[in-house]
Amino acid sequence: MQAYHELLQHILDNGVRKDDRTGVGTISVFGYQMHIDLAEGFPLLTTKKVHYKSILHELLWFLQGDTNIRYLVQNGVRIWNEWPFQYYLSANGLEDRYPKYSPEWKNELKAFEEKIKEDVAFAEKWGELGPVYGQQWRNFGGVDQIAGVVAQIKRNPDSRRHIVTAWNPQDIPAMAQSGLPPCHVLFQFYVAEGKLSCQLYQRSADVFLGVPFNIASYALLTMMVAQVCELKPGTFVHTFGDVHLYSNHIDQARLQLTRTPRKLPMMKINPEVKNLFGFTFSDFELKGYDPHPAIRAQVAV
Ligand code: UFP
Repeated sequence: MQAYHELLQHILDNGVRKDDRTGVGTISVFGYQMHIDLAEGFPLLTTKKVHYKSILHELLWFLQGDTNIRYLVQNGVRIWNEWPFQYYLSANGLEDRYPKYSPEWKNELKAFEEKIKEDVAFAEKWGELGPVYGQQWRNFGGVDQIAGVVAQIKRNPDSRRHIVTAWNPQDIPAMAQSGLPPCHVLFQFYVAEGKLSCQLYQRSADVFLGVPFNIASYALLTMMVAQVCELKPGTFVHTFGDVHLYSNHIDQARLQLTRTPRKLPMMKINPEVKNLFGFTFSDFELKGYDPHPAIRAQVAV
């Protein structure tokens, strides 16, 4: 994945200092594009270990139109938990008792996750994220964009209107309350020479922690849509708005750049599945993933 290393290097060389919402500080560039050929293998970084199971569970959860963290928590995926947990604390006047990231806070978060798993009513009340990706993809003001785009790709592959947008201006305040307004804002499919390509516009990108996930997730989505439309996977074009390296990720990025990329793994998808909403976790098998060790870095929230 030379393209990713080039992006890291580009930001190190050209990034300008920019303050941000999280208070951490970044170096940032505005506007960048990568082209990733999906025929070369599954684009999961090999120069550090990436936990791909969370990516797969999250994507399946989006595709079900689910916006409650329960499915994720039941499958050991914790990436969305902090927002509903913080909301739960503040709604119950518990914020002072559990200062963010203290040992008590961490214990209480674990207890919260257990309750989400065990107690359906509790999960319904406190595990809901609001109108985030799953809802916008499957029910944007009543429109199932994903089902629509798949039907349209099959019926009229040459169309230039194969678009899915998660950016629903009316719902942005509700999304911001329970998490983040969408980072991966809009994507478009494109069919030529029997291959399905996908381009994503990502408005804001944490290049060290977020982007490796985002690449793998959209590569997988493209492969799944290609399979159900009887096309081969083409190119994933990743277009960025504000693409940044947090100031506490710079050493990690430099370390990663010293490492030599290895052969990409392959993703095997059960060829029997012909309905995009019929995929389950066991339909996927990652083969030949042999990454360099993980590199620890703090998430800015
Ligand atoms: N971010 C990503 N990818 C994602 C995601 C978030 O890189 O899929 F959900 C990062 C980008 C940015 C932060 O650093 O999270 C979001 O902050 P903001 O809303 O202020 O752009």
